[in-house]
Amino acid sequence: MNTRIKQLGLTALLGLTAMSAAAEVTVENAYVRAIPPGQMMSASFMILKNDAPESVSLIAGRSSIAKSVELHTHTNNDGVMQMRQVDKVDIPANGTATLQPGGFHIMLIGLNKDLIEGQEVDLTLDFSDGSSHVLTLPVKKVMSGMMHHASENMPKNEHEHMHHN
Ligand SMILES: [Cu+2]
Repeated sequence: MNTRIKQLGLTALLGLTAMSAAAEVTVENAYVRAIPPGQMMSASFMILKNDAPESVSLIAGRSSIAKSVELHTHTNNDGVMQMRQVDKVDIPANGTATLQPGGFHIMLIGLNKDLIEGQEVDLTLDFSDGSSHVLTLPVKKVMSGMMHHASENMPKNEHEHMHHN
């Protein structure tokens, strides 16, 4: 009887370990923004999904194509959108964090090559639970959140014009 209780205890412990190891974040719709030649910065956007019953945070990143990788958000200061570095991006328990133009994003600073649509870029993400994700992301063309916002009230032809600039 005593042995059996111990065994049950061990099974429960192993079960718990397996659960926390599986408490991983999944990454969806991830990409890096294409940039005009000569620009030194770009950004990566994605949806981070947390299936664990505890919140977890994205705390750092690195890439072979950038000198440094920072976590940023956009803040609206009296109508002026500004980028600001943040320590972490929280992903709530059983929830998601959306990194998108105009909001949270992963900043790639000091690029050592141009990012042209169709290329692939490596990006490693570190999470507060000690896990890391090594990602290979496509380079895609996107308008910045600010440009999108600014062009929303423009006539159609003006809007098209901005696209081609
Ligand atoms: Cu930024």
